[in-house]
Amino acid sequence: MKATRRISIPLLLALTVFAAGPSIYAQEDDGQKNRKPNVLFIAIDDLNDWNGILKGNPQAQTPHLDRLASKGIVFTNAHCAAPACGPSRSAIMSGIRPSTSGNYINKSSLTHNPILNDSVLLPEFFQGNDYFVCGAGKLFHGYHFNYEVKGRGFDEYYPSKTQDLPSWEGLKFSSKLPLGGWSRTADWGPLRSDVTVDAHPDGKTANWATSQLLGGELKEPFFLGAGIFQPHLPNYAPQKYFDRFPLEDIKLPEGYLENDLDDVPAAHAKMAHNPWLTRIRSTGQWKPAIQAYLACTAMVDDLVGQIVEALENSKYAENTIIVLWSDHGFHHGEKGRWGKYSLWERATRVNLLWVVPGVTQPGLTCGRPVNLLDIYPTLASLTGCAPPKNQLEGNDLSILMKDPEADWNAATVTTFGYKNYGVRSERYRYIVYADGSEELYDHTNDRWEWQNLAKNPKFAEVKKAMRKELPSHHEPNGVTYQVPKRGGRP
Ligand SMILES: [Ca+2]
Ligand SMILES: [Ca+2]
Repeated sequence: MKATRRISIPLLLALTVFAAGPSIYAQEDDGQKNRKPNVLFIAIDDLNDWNGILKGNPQAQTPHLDRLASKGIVFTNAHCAAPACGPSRSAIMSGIRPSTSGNYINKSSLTHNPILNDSVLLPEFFQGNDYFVCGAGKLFHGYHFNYEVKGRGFDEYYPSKTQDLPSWEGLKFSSKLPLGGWSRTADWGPLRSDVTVDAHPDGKTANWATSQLLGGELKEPFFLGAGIFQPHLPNYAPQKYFDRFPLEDIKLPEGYLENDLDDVPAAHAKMAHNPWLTRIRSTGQWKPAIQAYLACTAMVDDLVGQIVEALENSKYAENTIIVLWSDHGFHHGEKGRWGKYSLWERATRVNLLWVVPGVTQPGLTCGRPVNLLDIYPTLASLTGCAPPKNQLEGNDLSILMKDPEADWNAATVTTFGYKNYGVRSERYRYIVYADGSEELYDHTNDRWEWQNLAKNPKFAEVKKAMRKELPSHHEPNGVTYQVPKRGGRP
């Protein structure tokens, strides 16, 4: 493994505090003192590497994401803190690792967890630094936002501080529950022809963000968050997006291998029961489900393009940082899974791209191992706002924005459940489960992680080096939250 500098937490805090001195923006500008940059914060739910940025599937069509990426820097080896919406987003919004907070699964409570509840959440951080903070759609995990967080740190939220996703009402469905009514969340299909994207919750979120940016009345500096829900299931989009991916042209995932799990320890199956692939295959829905994911991703791509274009046409364009991220990846059958909730590359790899006026150069990529935990300290550094003390565990990515080859951590960590860890370096993925069983993959010749090398004595030193990256503290599971029952579809 490449020998790179590891940054300890105390050193990291010192670096972060140092980095929070006068930012590039904190200077006289047309007579305005200390003009801080605005932040456009775009979240996409369950978007894996099936796009033109990360090139995980050549079938994907994402011209707007590709164009946005070409304007700034793409982190091609970025991973989530946890491969599930709730703990991934809690980690992003607090800057605290799941292994430090005990927040591991979707039902882990945020506000009943004293470590997270006492943290300065990212919107609160910006509000406390005199930013106008607004948002729409899914930025936090829905349970957390709607029932627990309730708009904490936001001056305005669309549709409201107790409802993150705009209503699904008004959508008309053509699909007839393709798995035969088995699960309403495992549903996909086109909307009826008289329904446009404006009726889709994500269309409403994008339209709200667009109107804010073009309305020209945002108080500066601002933090504007737009949380896009697709391609999270259920996958609904207008017919025109499905038409871009004819069913007869759909290819099954390149990374799928029959019997791939034969060399994998049994512990992986304990993390999340996942019967979907079996059901999808037995009902002849594998290709239609992939078509729906690609179609919804294409719709998301249009909506991201709409928001970015609005920014470019606004008076804020020259002084606004764009950060776009997805909360984790997604399996489409690889390793026998349909969904997230794993410590393999398919579920941990995420999109993370930045356009930072005056800092990023167009067309940069960086393959250093980074994490969504790094978003909070990076935003603190880029805006020149002092980060909360003794809270943030990520690293300042502006170092890599200036030099993508800069010395960096050897690896980054994803956690799913108590003491289950996936560690990714530039070359290897190491997984260790709570029971001590292991996996090791070499990405130089095994992109799809087919061959588990953990029992090969030749790799003993590699495993030892990867184990050094594991957190030293493993917080027991935090309290879980009982989600109130909701009716309606989906
Ligand atoms: Ca998600
Ligand atoms: Ca295998």
